[in-house]
Amino acid sequence: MNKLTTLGQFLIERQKDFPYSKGELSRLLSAIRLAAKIVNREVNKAGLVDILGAIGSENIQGEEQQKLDVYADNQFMKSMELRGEVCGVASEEQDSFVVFDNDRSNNASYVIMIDPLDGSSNIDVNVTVGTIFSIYKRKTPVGKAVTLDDFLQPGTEQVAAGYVVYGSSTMIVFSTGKGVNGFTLDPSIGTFHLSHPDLKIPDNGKIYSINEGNYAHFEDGIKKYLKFCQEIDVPTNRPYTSRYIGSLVADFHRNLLKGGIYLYPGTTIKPDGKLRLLYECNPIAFLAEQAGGKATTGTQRILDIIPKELHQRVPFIVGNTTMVEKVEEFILANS
Ligand code: P6P
Repeated sequence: MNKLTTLGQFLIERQKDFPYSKGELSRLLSAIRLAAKIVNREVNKAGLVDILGAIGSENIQGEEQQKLDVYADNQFMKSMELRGEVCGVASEEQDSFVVFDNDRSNNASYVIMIDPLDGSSNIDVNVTVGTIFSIYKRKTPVGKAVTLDDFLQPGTEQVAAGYVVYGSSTMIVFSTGKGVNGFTLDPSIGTFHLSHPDLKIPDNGKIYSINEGNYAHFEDGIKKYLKFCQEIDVPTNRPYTSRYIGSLVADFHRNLLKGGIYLYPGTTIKPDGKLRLLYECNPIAFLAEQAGGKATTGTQRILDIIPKELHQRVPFIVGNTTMVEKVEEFILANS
């Protein structure tokens, strides 16, 4: 396949990758494609229409909701419900999971978890943001309304995961468990084209992404790893480069293409860190492993965690394997 391959063609040609799927997963991914184009249109003109700023309410995380957060959430919800391929959605912007309690949806096979607009505090300053999604087969029998159990599945059970990155170009990067592929939107014709086939994260990364403003509250292992990154050592390509955008999707996307590591560790103030397991860490961890990388809490593989609640936070370290394993060494040596 080549750059002329559209996302639609790709899904048709890879249909055989989705075992037992009668095309629902393909239709679900094409529903995500539609919602991504609609959100992209608003993100790209956010400065021109009354969609910047906060709406004066908070989400369950206690974070001020941005107008575009809510807009993106509504668009993806609508797109999911209209296509009828999912029986429920869990979203960062919704306190509980949303059940599409109608016959068509109750007979659907999939649930989806979504961060509709990750990094949204960056919108007003025109910095790259993203959408993150994670797809599972439902566990409860079709025909009934979905339950919380359908959402509290370990990341190893994901059937697909990916993100949309609204940057200098808009891309969809996703995996169905057979590698990672990136599609770039051609805005002149509104189609996504296979621009980054079979992505693999370079294992000689030298970029580290972390909010060093939290340094005083990091555990010793993380503090010592940061000093390791900053030391001069020519044979091991150090000092590394520090790059932190404040949007997980943007930082991860750059590190996926160039090699590197993103860290949002726990601190003495927030031992579980900030990022949410179900709709930020699991999908990104799934992609990282599919691309040959690694994702851990520092002591546990992210995808093995059995979720206890919908908006559960976990410490998150993700990137090329060599860099992630070096952090794990420092954590182990200083625990
Ligand atoms: P901080 C955005 O809110 C987000 O969830 C990630 O996209 C981003 O990497 C992180 O939080 C930024 O958090 O505390 O460094 O501003």
